Amino acid sequence: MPSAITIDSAELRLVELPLLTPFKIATGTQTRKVFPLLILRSGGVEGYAEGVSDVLPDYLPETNVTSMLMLREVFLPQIVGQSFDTPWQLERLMRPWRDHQMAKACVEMAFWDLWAKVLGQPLRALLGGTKTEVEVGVSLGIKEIPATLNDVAAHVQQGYRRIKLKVMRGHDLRLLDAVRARFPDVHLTVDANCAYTLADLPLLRRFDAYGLDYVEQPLAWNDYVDHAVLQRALATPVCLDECIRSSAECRKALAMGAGQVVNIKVGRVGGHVEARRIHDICQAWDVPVWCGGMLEAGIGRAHNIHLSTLEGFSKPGDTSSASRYFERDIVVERLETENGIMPVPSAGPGIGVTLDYDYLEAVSASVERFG
Ligand code: OSB
Ligand code: MG
Repeated sequence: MPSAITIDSAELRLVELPLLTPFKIATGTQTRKVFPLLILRSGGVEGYAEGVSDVLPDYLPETNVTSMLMLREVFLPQIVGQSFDTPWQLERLMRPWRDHQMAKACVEMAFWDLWAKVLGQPLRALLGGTKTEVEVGVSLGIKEIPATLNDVAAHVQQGYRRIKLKVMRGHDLRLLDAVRARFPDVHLTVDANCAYTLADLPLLRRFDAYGLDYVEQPLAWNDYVDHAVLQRALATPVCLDECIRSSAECRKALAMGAGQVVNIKVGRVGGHVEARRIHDICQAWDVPVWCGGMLEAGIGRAHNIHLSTLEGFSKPGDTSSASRYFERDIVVERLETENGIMPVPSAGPGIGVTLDYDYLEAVSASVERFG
């Protein structure tokens, strides 16, 4: 067994996949998924990761341009040709650089996959996960109310464990009235992607009438002060997504009472090491966590599923079937749920999926090689 893994080379691609249907949230409509894909190589072994940045800074400030730039100019030159004993060592090396969590996550997650493959272990086992399958819900984009009712019915029928409705200003209470009238017992949540302000407090208080499991990220992406004010005024738990980009932010947000549930996206917080720290802090506060998604293709989705096997992920995640978003995936294995359960990919060690290089080549807008 090698004592350290030398990163011989890296390959950075920008990948563009069409979405089967447009995905509309409060900040805009997505019709394609464009993302950085990183391959790290050591000997004959490859580790993979997807970035969760997008074309425009409409979710968080990072974009594909900034992610690719940081990877190309800063992170990859720093690690290619170097040896690392563990992912923690790599994470520590990148920690001094400010922000750029999505770019850091690419490097760190690809190294976890590589490390796990060299050790011959499933990623989940090295992360400390205990489950071999995870419970999942769906995130439904904004449509006209009748179309959303059909979407809810279809996904409840398929056995998804929770339905999350995207909402925005002017598209909330009537939607909730309609969905609750037809589905009185379903586990229901809403995600506002920062659409509201504290001036909407009277409106947001009316959400309490719908028995929601939580309301996700109602206020600004960088404001847990106002979220604390809101949480004190609501019976419904507030779930933080955009607001939590590090364990330090998580600690402060929970101490302030800014939320009672946390959505962890490994790609948003800089990688699995930081995701695990957030998980542990939430456990100490008795705050449930669940694994969010960013419409990932198979590599990112596989990472998310492995992370979701940790004990504190006690609510259904957003890692639903890949076929809801893509006609064809960049991995060979199909990541599909059955009755709201997603099996942990296990086609081999690491993240347990195999890259479909033919299709990857066809959907790569650019390829850059390092080392
Ligand atoms: O806020 O969770 C979010 C997708 C893109 C950007 C932000 C979010 C989402 C989702 C999709 O809700 C979840 C999924 O991957 O299915
Ligand atoms: Mg969200």
